[in-house]
Order: sequence, then structure tokens, then C-alpha cells
Amino acid sequence: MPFNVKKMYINGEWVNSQADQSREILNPATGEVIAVVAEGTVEDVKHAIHSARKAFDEGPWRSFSAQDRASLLLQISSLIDEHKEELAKLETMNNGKPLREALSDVETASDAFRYYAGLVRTSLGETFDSTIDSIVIQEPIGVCTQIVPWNFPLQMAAWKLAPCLAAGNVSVFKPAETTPLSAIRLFELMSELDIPPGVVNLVLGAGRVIGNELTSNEHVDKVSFTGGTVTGKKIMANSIETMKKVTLELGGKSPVVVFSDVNIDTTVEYALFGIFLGAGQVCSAGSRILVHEDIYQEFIGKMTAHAEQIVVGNGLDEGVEMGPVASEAHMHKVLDFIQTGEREGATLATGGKRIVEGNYGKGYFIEPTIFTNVSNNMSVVQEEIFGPVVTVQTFSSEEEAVRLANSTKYGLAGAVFTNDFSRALRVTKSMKAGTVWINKYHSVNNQLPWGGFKQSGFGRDLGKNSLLEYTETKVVNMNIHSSAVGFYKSFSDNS
Ligand code: TXE
Repeated sequence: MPFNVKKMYINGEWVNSQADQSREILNPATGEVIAVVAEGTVEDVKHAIHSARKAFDEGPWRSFSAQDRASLLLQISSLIDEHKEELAKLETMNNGKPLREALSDVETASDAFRYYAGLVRTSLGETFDSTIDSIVIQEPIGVCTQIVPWNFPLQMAAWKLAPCLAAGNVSVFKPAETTPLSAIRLFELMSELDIPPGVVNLVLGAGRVIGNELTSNEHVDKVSFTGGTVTGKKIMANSIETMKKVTLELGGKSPVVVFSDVNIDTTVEYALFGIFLGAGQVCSAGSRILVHEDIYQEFIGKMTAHAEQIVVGNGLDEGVEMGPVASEAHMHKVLDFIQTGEREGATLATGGKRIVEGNYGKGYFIEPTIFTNVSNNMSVVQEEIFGPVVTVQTFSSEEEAVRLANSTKYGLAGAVFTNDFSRALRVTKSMKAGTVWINKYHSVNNQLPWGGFKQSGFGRDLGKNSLLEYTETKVVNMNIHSSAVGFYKSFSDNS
């Protein structure tokens, strides 16, 4: 079936790639082409940045009050709600995640627009004692480029666009090249609203081709990126020349610390949910389980038995609990990691293979995989695999658990499971991570700041933090009594 090429949205118009290039978009559950989209070039990016610059510096957008912007965000939220099923289905077809996960992402996306619509109308600046006569105001930064990955395409779009627009900035937004469909649909919905041309721009294409322009162009004031640490480092380097503000939400290798006093069944289910949600392609995936040695045998036995019962399949099918990984290239990367783990001497407790029987063979399915007998320096323990692969280690003391938990270059998230309240808090405080869950996993709320320590990045998405990170702080000092400075004698002599 021939497809109409889906276009980019620049300066309020739907445009083709200037080089007339396009890309096929696949369903990772079936390997089928489900859309064809424009493949942007550096020239397209320059056009989008120019439009955004003009919209920010000269357009009517600057005169939109917080109330006007909030009203727009609420309309975007309503449009997402009205198209919830359609957006979720599109996300499942493009990313592979089960429909129930996609529905939850759509709800989170809609709520992000609602949340920032409310937040931007609260007090953001500060005022001081009347004798100082100063105020502090938060102003928009300007042109923001926003680059997101393929694991939460719509949710990430909302996490970036909502605070950016709420604060009064303009955006040039780039989804991942393999999963652009829900973002294109979001821009189609936004294009129905009275948003001035150039305020929201959508560019499509490969990061390695257009990423440099997005992150080094002199007219860009801020870059917000979610993706891998390697790309994050390149972006940071690119932004130095013009001293752009940068927010980086990068990967993780998050530990799940399980003490011996827990309810084992409940904790095993959280451990499985922590790693196999999104087929492990979640930045905060609980990919390292650290279990107290006293309960290890029972824990690993139950974990393995339940992992083998996870229903893997096409995310559109009823009852599916884990979908494929998002692309063929990524599947091979994950399978390579598994082979390396085996080569390094780790034991496969379960899984480890691509699923190829019948229709599975057309998609990019990997068995839920658990490694045991790992040592801490193995690459399967240290590197972000970003697939349905988890390692399980043991510890004998709280000190050892904390040392192992903090022993990678990442620091995005972590969890501790225990019924000992003091121990839970002690371990939480010792963990070098932006989010720590106690006796649960993966709960995220748009009100709470989201981001990492160490090489998991810096700056925060979500919460008040994110809105403030889309602003510049300006101090205004006033002379409201028309008093003289009184510094030069000649002025007092003449008066
Ligand atoms: O990510 P990239 P990739 C991790 C995960 C994964 C690894 C590599 O471990 O295996 O990163 O995945 C755009 N300038 N995470 O290669 O490259 C790209 O087009 C500017 C964790 O897919 O980071 C896409 O839009 N942009 C992570 C986005 O960056 C560039 C989620 C993410 O792709 C660019 C994804 C460049 N030079 C991967 N090169 C998380 N934190 O959740 C690429 N891009």
C-alpha cells in the first residue's frame, strides 16, 4: 500500500524535506512498514531554528500572558484526551509496547500539559523586603531544541513541550527517527489551535545527521535532551561554544536492593515489573537486583519461574505483558550484550534468546532474560543494556548492598525493599540516584522532578524544577524614591 509522506511542521506549515528524502517507519512486532515520513536535513533544521528565533524575537508569542499560554496547554491536553485510544494504538504500533502501557503514557502526556498550565499561573519569582525595592522575575530563555528517544515517544514530547511552552519559550522538537508517529499526530492536533507560526516546530530525521545543527546552532538558547550517555556527551560538547543551557536525562543501571525481611512474592513481582516494563527499554529500569544471601535461593527460584510465564507478544493483542524491543538494530545490540555476558562467565537462569517461532520471527522479540553468578565488573552489570535483561547478585550486609548499588557510572534511580523503616531511609540516603523508590518501583508523577546523578545527566524534567529550567532569572533593582546616588561631591555642591 503506498503511503502519503508525513511531513515536518515548520513555521506553522507542513513541509517536505528540502532534499525530498523520506524514511519508512516499521512496526517492531511485525516488521511491517506502517508509515513513510520526511527525513529532514541540516537545511530543514536551520529553517526551523530561524522560524523559532523570529517567533520568539518578533512574533505575537511574547505578548501571550501566562494565562493565555495556560489556556493553550489545557486545549492541547483536551485534544490528547479526545484522541487517547488513537494515540495509544499508534504508540503501540510504532514502539511495540503493550497497549495498556501506551494508554498510561498518553494519560501522563495529557496530565503534563494540564500540570504546567496550572503551575505557570502560580508565583515563580520572588519579592523582597520593601526597603530593598527589588524583584526577581523568571523570563523565558528563548529558542529551545528538544530531542527525545524512542522508548516513550509521546510522553517525552509532553515532558519537554509542556514546561517549555508554559514558560513562554519556543521549540524545535525532534522525535527519534524510528518512532516519530505519535509526535507527528500531536503536532497535527496542536496545529488546530491558535499557536503563532514558529512557536512549535517539528523536525524529523537522524540524530547523527541533524543533531549537530540542533545542538550547536548559534540561535539556539537551550537544549533539552533525553537519550543515551554517549550522545549526551556529544551534545554537551556541542553546546559549549555559545554557552547554551543544557538539560540531559541519560541512561541508568538502577539497583533494586532486597533485604531478607521482605514479602518475597510481592517483591519478586516488583522486581519483574522493574525490569520488564517496556521490555527493559526504560531509563530507570531496575536492571541490577541485589538480594540478601539468606533469601537468594527462594527469590531467584520464584523470579525465574514467573519470568518464564510473562506473556510476550504483539502489544495490540489482548493479555500481552511484554512487547518486542523497538527496532531490529536495537535487538541485535541487546543480543550482543547477552552473548558478552555468557562469554564473561555469567549464568543464564532463564531466557537469552530471540523468539523466532511463527509470527514472532517477523518482529524483534527477546525472551525475558535473567543472569546469575555475575561479578560486579562484568559488562552486563556495568553497562546499560536497555532490553529485557537483568542481573541478580547477592550481598551479606547493608554496607555491601550500598557499595554495590553505587558501583556504576550511572545514578538515575534505585529501589530498596525492606520492612525496616530506619534501614530503608539509611539506604535511600546513601544511594546516589535522582529517584529512590521504597517498597515499590516505576511510579513517576509529573509533579516530581525527574533526572539523574553522575553520568545519568543533570538538570531535571518535570516538577517545578523543569519549569524554572526553562527560564532565565532576572533581578530588578528599583529607585522608587528618586533618590540621588550621593557619590560625587560636585553633585551635592551644585544642589
Ligand atoms: O540513543 P541516542 P540510541 C540509551 C540506551 C541505548 C543507547 C543508545 O542504553 O542502548 O542509549 O540508543 C538523537 N546529536 N538510551 O542510539 O543516540 C536520536 O536521533 C543530537 C537511554 O537510540 O541517545 C534520538 O532522537 N541528537 C535513553 C535521540 O538522540 C542525536 C533512551 C536518542 O538517541 C545525536 C534512549 C546527536 N549527535 C537510549 N545522535 C533514556 N535515557 O531513556 C542521536 N541523536
